[in-house]
Amino acid sequence: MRTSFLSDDTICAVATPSGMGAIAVVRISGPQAHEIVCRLFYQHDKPFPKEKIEGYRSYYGHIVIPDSSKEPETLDEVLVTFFVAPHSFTGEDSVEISVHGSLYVQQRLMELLVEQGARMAMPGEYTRRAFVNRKFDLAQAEAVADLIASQSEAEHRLAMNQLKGGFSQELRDLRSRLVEITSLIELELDFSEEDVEFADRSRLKALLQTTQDHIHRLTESFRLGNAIKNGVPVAIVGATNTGKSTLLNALLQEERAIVSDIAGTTRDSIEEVMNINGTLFRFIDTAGIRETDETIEKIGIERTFRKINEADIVLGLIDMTEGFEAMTEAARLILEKTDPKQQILVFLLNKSDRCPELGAESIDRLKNTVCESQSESSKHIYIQTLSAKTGKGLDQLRHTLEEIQQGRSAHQDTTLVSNVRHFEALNHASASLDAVRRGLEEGIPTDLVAQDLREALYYLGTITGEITTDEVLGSVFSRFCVGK
Ligand SMILES: Nc1nc2c(ncn2[C@@H]2O[C@H](COP(=O)(O)OP(=O)(O)OP(=O)(O)O)[C@@H](O)[C@H]2O)c(=O)[nH]1
Ligand SMILES: [Mg+2]
Repeated sequence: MRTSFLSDDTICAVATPSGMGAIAVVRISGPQAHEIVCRLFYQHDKPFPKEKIEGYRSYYGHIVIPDSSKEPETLDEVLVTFFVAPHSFTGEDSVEISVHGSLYVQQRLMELLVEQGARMAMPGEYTRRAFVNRKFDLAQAEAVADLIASQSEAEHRLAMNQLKGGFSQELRDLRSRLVEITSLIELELDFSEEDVEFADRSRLKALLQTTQDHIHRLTESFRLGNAIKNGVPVAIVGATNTGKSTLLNALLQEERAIVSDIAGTTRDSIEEVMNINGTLFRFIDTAGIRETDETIEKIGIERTFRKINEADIVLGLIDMTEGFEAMTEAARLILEKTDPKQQILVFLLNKSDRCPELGAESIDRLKNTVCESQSESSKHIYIQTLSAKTGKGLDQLRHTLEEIQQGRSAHQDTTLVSNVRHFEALNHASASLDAVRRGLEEGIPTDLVAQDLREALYYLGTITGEITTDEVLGSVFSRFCVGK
């Protein structure tokens, strides 16, 4: 159930970013929106008559500062568009006024609207009203925020898919399957005194399995969905002095991290997001791995191991100048720390400017030695040479990163979960369904099993907002800016 939200008042906000632009747009929404604007909007020196409003048309005219004692003063020349309930973003009567970008004009217009009875909108209040008026569900409302925040093509596509309601439809399907399971079980409950297992247990189990598989696929997609939204995590790791910070700086084209020939320069990890051909990557420069007794460096190295775990792609830097034995050893060390099922490893044989002759031969030898020791396929391993200092090999690295990400996103026409709130709700639902399955297997009383099912339904319902609390709505909509 959607909790009711008072919207008998009319709200107003500047919808364009704060600061000065060529124009700014002020939005007004609520039952009084048309009336309030008509008192301030003049055409041919007369207030615009409310009866003449035609929705979805732009009217040219003036906003005036009313003054009963004298002729009203013009504040600005404007364009006004009226929207008529229920066919507006919020579902209410609403108006958009385009004014010149002056901060003074924007502020003065807001004051005039408040004087006439409107109230300043809170962050996300427009979208919240749209949700309450069933213009879309909560997952779609969240997609509006994602769309506004999107910085890359992949992120934009993700938000658009969610906004169009594909994910919401999947959740409805999941819910209706769960309702079917519940009714099968409840039927059994009604006949419990006769001690018969009424429901077709194999059908029940099959339904349960499909539902769980579906939820599992959605939770699995979170790793990729989250990477698209916040940048694919790429950890730059390796022994000290291999050139990790030099590489970060070269990728960012700025002196972000300190570079020096002193081993152990980087202590804490440094993260920077970068857009490479439409995909966001989050590069993480880490403390070099070595044996040390130094407390702070030790903490830094522990953090490096954590960052390796969290990464989708690991760039393992190896110093080419140190000879083949040392290189294989270094590669093995990095390989040990990665998970071939979840992560892709790119070995970068760095400082190639100092030993150009080693190029292709080193790659082959290292590949054979390192990959030989790998029992599984070495598909997740790339090896290439690099000079972080001169930039040779950087283009190839960017290309590799793109290729890896394209491979991972190949199934992007299916729904990707990218919102932590949704991910957590799906995990809860999945845990409840585990309890249902165990309950059925262990012959636990049907009414308890039904209780677990209702819990799963509840969690799925929280995603689209069929079930929600003020607290949840508050935290969802506070992420929005004022005017959205
Ligand atoms: N010749 C050459 N020197 C490089 C290259 N990359 C890095 N260096 C040098 O290697 C030294 C160490 O570089 P950093 O980028 O600080 O190495 P790091 O891996 O971040 O080191 P820590 O933070 O101490 O773990 C510096 O003197 C760099 O100038 C390269 O491609 N070629
Ligand atoms: Mg460093």
